[in-house]
Amino acid sequence: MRTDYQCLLIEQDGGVLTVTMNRPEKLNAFNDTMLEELTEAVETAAQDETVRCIVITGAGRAFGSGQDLTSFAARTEAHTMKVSEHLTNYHRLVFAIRNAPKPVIAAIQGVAAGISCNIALACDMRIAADNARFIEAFARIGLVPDGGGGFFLPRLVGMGRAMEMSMLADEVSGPEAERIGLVNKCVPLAEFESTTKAFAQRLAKGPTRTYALIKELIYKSVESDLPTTLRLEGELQDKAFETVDHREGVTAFLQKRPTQYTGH
Ligand code: T3D
Repeated sequence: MRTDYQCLLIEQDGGVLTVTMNRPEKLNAFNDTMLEELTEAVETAAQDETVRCIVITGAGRAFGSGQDLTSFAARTEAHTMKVSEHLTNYHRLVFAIRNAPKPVIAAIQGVAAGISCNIALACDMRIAADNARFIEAFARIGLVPDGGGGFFLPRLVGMGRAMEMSMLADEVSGPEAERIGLVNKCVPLAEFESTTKAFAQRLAKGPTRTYALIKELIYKSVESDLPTTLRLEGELQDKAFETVDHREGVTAFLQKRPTQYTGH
């Protein structure tokens, strides 16, 4: 993995790769460089067999404050690009996260606003600190949720709450986010780092190939009907049965010992 990024910090600890967005003076607002770098880092980590869990987080007091409104204003004034064209860059990041054949976790402390919030929602799971503030900030500046927010939000929290978060753009706190299913877990700030680490390390020691199949099954199921999903379940279970980790799981059970998954 490259580590010489301008706007990211990269750290690998065993099978866990932590990618930290690093523009703290702007609350990690996305500029083009950070977006390109984050996309490249996730795409590379997705292919790297030594990485078995990816954590995306933010430096300083925020996860991220959305698109950098300074560059956004400059771009709009210069009419250099349609927003929809620019959004395709974010879509590449969303697909990199969803298609990565391993778990991708967002670790959120402080504010996650606008497209930063929706990149967190694109991840497979979310851990929040109790100081987290989720803001679908788009309507505050007369925009619709982008970066996949219109897809992820109603699926995570239901139609009514998705509408309210998108239209009123009020803050949702970490504890409230846990209550409504926007995040998997919310913990006190003092425990945030250790909880994230333990959660990610546990996933990194899991049956990684099976996790990739689980991602495929769950994500395809929400856009599918029952017969199609049951067919897919069979196909994916055939693949899971072929994995070394499946054999290891059964052997470990029979030998009454902990599993030692290799991710194969
Ligand atoms: O083509 C496309 O890319 C379209 C895509 C659009 C996607 C979007 O994300 S639209 C939504 C963009 N984001 C926002 O509208 C949020 C703007 N920021 C805020 O509303 C607030 O900053 C926060 C609620 C996020 C945090 O408030 P607070 O009080 O904790 O912090 P602050 O004092 O407002 O911000 C600290 C600094 O960060 C400040 O700079 P300064 O005064 O210390 O020099 C602030 O200007 C800067 N900052 C915060 N957010 C952004 C930002 N600078 C540039 N862009 C930002 N988004």
